[in-house]
Amino acid sequence: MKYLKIILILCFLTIHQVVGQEKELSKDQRLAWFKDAKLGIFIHWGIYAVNGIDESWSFHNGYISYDDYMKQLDGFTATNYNPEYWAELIKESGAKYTVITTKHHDGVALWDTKYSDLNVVDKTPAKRDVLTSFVKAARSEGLKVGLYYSLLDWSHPDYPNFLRDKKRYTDDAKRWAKFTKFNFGQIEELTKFNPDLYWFDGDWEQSAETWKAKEIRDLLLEKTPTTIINSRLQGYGDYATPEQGIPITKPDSKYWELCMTMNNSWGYQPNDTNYKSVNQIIRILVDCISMGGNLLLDIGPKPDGIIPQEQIDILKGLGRWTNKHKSAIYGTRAGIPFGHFNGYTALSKDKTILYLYVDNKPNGPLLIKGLKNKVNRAWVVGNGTKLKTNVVGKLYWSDVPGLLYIDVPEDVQDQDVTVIAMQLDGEVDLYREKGQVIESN
Ligand code: FHN
Repeated sequence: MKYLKIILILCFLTIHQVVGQEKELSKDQRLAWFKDAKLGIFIHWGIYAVNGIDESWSFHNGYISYDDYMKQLDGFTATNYNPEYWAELIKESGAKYTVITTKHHDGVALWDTKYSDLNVVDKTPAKRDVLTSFVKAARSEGLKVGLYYSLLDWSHPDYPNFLRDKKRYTDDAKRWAKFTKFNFGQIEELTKFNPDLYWFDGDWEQSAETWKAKEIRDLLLEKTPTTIINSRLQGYGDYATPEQGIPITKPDSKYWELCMTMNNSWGYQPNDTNYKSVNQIIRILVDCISMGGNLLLDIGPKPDGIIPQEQIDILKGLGRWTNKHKSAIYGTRAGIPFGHFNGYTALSKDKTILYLYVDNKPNGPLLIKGLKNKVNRAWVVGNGTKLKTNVVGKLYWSDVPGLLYIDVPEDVQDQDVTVIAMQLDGEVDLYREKGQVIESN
């Protein structure tokens, strides 16, 4: 009888183990949507919009006193806050996901956290949780939802760092333990929004051990098993997050996302009118796509919830291009190496369609070198015009491909970036040698 009991327990444990393992998704499975998404909209919204100054850094760097910075709490009204309109606008831009700041380094939470009264419900005229309604609105637009959370909190009495030149303490394990308990408490509260993505920030101030980064990761994957985590968890994240500066060479990480401002500010700063043009932003998106990455483009709403007109115009302008060129954006993969085409390229997921992105008015036919494949068909994406391809200089006995030319009539070109698609006779196959000497003819 005793042995039967042991056998039954062992069977139960094994089944539990197997079921447990089945439930755990692989990294590739969890990040599949992210790899196909290509475009997301970042939202930096907080009290820093009231004076239109740098988020959190302005008091940390001493540009303004902490007390004066916190006086902005009184100006965060959200009176014209319309989360449904935000979600609609983000959807119209062609973004597949959105990431909103739930709490920046200044510690002001945008939801009704029970771990601190430093939140917009208790401390601002908004007097309400502005996060829940946005998450709901974004989901109803079919957008994936990411939650930005700053691990560091320069306002918390038990957090060691305060101002650039003023610490609260250096080595006090008891206080740090209290802060860690607070941090885990707020992070656990955020799991209740069942986010598709956690966008951590501020991890640079402590080590992985000090943050308990592994425990944070385990908690998130336990509570939200399908979620993904950005890199800023001291090495316990899933994908790389270059910021502002566009990578020149393809990042090593299979999964990556460039986050970037529309002007030079993350939050709303009326004095910062240095906006990039729609054309520049489309070409930056194409640059990311050609290297197999995503663009997370930032907006900074005003304290009443209105999105500045310049940012609305950019989202709508981006939407015109993304809506017209869907097939050459979502689900594509990194393009062919430089040297074959004087411009950006991308490939379809099965690598049988090669996309060429032309961000200028060509003076002659486009040239593709070293393409071994036969091109079965070429067309203008979003326009449908079929294009003739013409190969010159192909010697029948040589395996060096000829020069492939494609004429793109002016009237089918896009005002920003024209996209040419080429259906190949199979997976892309490139000649990448140094040419050869002709020994016979
Ligand atoms: O310090 C923050 C900054 O304020 C902003 O939030 C950006 C967005 O990625 N992240 C940090 C700087 O790396």
